[in-house]
Amino acid sequence: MTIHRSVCPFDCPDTCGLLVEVENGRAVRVTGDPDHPVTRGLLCPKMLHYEHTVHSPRRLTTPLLRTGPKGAGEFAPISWEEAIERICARWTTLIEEQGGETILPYSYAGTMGLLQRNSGHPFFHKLGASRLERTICSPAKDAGWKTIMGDTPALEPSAMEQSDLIILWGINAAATSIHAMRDAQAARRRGVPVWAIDTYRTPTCEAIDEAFIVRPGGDGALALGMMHVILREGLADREFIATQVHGFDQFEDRILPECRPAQMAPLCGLPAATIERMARSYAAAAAPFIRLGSGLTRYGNGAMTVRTITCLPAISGAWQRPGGGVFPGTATGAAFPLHRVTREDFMTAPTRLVSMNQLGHALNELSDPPVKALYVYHSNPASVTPDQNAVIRGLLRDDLFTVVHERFLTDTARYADIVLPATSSLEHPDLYRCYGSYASQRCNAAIPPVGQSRSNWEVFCLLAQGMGWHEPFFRQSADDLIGQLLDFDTPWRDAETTNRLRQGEPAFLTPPVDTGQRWQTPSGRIEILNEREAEPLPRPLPTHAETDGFPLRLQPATTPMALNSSFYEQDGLRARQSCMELMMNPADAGMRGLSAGQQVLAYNRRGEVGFRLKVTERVPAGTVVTEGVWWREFIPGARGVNCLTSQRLTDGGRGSTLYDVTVEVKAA
Ligand SMILES: Nc1nc2c(c(=O)[nH]1)N[C@H]1C(S)=C(S)[C@@H](COP(=O)(O)OP(=O)(O)OC[C@H]3O[C@@H](n4cnc5c(=O)[nH]c(N)nc54)[C@H](O)[C@@H]3O)O[C@H]1N2
Ligand SMILES: Nc1nc2c(c(=O)[nH]1)N[C@H]1C(S)=C(S)[C@@H](COP(=O)(O)OP(=O)(O)OC[C@H]3O[C@@H](n4cnc5c(=O)[nH]c(N)nc54)[C@H](O)[C@@H]3O)O[C@H]1N2
Ligand SMILES: [Mo]
Repeated sequence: MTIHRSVCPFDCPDTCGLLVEVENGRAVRVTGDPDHPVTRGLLCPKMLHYEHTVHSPRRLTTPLLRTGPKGAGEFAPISWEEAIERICARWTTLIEEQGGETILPYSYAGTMGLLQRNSGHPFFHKLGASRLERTICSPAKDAGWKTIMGDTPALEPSAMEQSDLIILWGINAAATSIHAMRDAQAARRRGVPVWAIDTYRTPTCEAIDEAFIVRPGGDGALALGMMHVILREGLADREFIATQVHGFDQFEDRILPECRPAQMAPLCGLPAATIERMARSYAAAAAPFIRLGSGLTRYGNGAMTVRTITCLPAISGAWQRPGGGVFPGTATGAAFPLHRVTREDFMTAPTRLVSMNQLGHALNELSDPPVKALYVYHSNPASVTPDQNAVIRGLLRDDLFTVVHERFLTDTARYADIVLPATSSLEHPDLYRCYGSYASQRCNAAIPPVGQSRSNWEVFCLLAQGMGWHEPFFRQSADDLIGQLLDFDTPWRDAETTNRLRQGEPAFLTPPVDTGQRWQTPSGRIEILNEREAEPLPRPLPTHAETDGFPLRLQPATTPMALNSSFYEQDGLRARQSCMELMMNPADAGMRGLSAGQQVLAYNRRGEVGFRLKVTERVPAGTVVTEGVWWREFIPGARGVNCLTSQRLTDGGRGSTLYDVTVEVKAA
C-alpha cells in the first residue's frame, strides 16, 4: 500500500488536499490531508468515498459510437484511432462547408485543474471554433464587486477569525464550503454571533445563531434599508467616508428619502423592525465579516445586489478593522501565466462568443453559421444548463454532430454520436488554485488510467495530430505545461512557495499589496457612486421573475450529497437524497389541496417537472425549493429541474439566472 497526495478537482471553494491510499493500482481509501492548511483533515461526505466514483462500475472505459437513435443511449465500443479519425474527418468537412464557427466547444468545471480545465482552449482557438462564454456560475458577483471596488483584492478569508459578527449571506456553507462553516462554528464557540441570510432554512441556518429568510432577489433592498437606518441614526463612520468613499453625498440624498425600512420591507420580505434591528447590530459590531455566496447573484438584479451589499462596510467603516468587510471569494488569476496554456494567439481572428447559459438558443436558433458540431468536455449541459427542454431539443437534431468526453454516461453523453472516456483526477497530473482561499497545490497521477480513459490534455493532443497539425505545442506532456505555469516570476509567490508547489506540497499564494493605494479603483476610493455605469448609484432593481406571472418562486438549490450533477454515480450518496423532492410551506400546500409525499407537477411556460412533495416550515410561503441536479435516468418522467429555469441573463456579467424563476404546482 502506498499513500499519495492529491487535490480535490471539483468546483468548490475549498479545493481540499487529499491523501489517497493505493493498492495494486486502485485507490482504496481517500481522506482529508491533515497537513493542508485549509482542509486540516476534514472532508465532505462526497469525497469521503471518492474511490467509489473513481472505480465505479459506471465508469466509461472505451470510446463509443452511437448505434441507436439520438438519446437512446445505445452505443458500440470503437478504438481511439477510429474515434479520432471520425471526429477529425467530420470536422474537416464541416469547416470546409460552414467555417470553423460551426463547431462549438462546451466545457465548464468538471475539473478545476489549471491545465486540464483549460486544455481545450489552444485547440479550439487554432481550429477557429466559436468561443464559449463560460458564465454559468457567478460572474454577476465579480461584476457587482468590480463596480464599487474595482480590482481591489478580496480580504484574506481567515480574517473572519478576527471578526465580532459573521454573516453568511446567500451561501449554504454547511453544504458548499464546509471549512468556512467549520471556522464560523469555531468563532461561535468563542461567543461571536453568526447570522445566515437565505431564502429558506438550509442546513446552514440550523447551525448558526439567527437566520433571516428573505424574498428571492430582495437582498439589495435589505442592505439599502439597513444603510438608511445606519445613516439616519448617526451610526455611519463619517470620517472613513470622507477620506475613503466616492459619491457618498449623492448616495445619502437618495437613500434617506427612498430606502426607509418600511419601503424596503415588501421588497426584501423582512419586517421593517427586523431591518432596523439588523442595521443596529451591524453598525454596533466593530468588524462585521460578510461571507458572500453565489445564490443571491443568480438573478436579473444579481450584480446590483452584490454591489449594494458591498457598500455596507464602506458606510459603517468596518473595512478599516481586521476582520471587517465583505469576502466574495479570492481571484488569483495573475498568480500563474495561464496564457501559456490557453494560447489566444492561436486564433487568427476573434471568433463569435456563445453564452453557455443560452445553449438551447445556440443549438436551435443560431444561424450564420448554425452550430453543426458540439464538443462537450468536463461539463454536463443536458442537466445543468437552464431551459433543459430547449437543450434536449437541440441535442436531438439529426444534423448536429456531438462528441462528449466524460467519465460517465451522463444525460449529455447519452445524446452523443461519439463518447470518449475521461480520466478522473486521480489518473492525471494538474496544478490547482482555489476560489475560497489563497491555497494552491500541484499533484501527480496516483493510479493508472481506468480502462482506456484519457485526460483532457491527452485527447486534445490526439485531436491535433488527427487534424494533421504539426505544432510542437501539442506534443508537450501535461508535466511540461504545468512546469511552464510554475516557471514564471510573479509577486504572488516567492521562490520558496514555488518550490513547495513543485514538490506537491500545499502552499499559500500572496496577493501583492499596493501600499500606495488600498482601493484599486479609478478614483482610488470605494466607488459607491460609479458614473461609468448605466445605474450610477445602488438602488433596488426588480428581478426577472417579478413579471413572470406564476405565484411561487422556485429555488433550485444545492445539496450536501452532490455537486451540481456530479456524484449521482455514487449509489450511497444518491440514497441519502432519496428522490427529487419539492419543499413547500404548509400554507401553500393547504391552499392547493396538496399533501406530503404525493407526486406533484411544477410548471411554467418553459416546462413541467414531476417531484415528490415535502411539506415543511423550512420554506416560507410563496417559495418552493428543490435541492440537487439529478440525472434524468433517476427521475421518473426524466425531466430535471432545469426544464423550469430560464436562459435570461444577469444585469452584469451575463451570468445565469437559475434562481430567478416562478412556477405553479398541481397534483400529478
Ligand atoms: N455540496 C455541494 N457543494 C457545492 C456545490 C454543490 O452543488 N453541492 N456547488 C459548487 C458550486 S459550482 C458553487 S458555484 C458553489 C455555490 O455555493 P453557494 O455560494 O453556497 O451557492 P448556492 O448553494 O447556489 O446558493 C447559496 C444559498 O443562496 C440561497 N439563495 C438563493 N437566492 C437567494 C437570494 O435571493 N438571497 C439570499 N440571501 N439567498 C439566496 C440559496 O437558497 C442557497 O442556500 O458551491 C460549490 N460547492
Ligand atoms: N438547477 C441547478 N442547475 C445548476 C446549478 C444548481 O445549483 N442548480 N449550479 C450551476 C453552477 S453554479 C454550475 S458551476 C454549473 C456546473 O456545471 P458543470 O461544470 O457541468 O458541473 P457538473 O454537473 O459537476 O458536471 C461536470 C462533469 O464533468 C465530468 N468530469 C469530471 N472530471 C473530468 C475530466 O477530467 N475530464 C472530463 N472530460 N470530464 C470530467 C464529470 O463526470 C461530470 O459529469 O451548474 C449550474 N447548474
Ligand atoms: Mo458554480
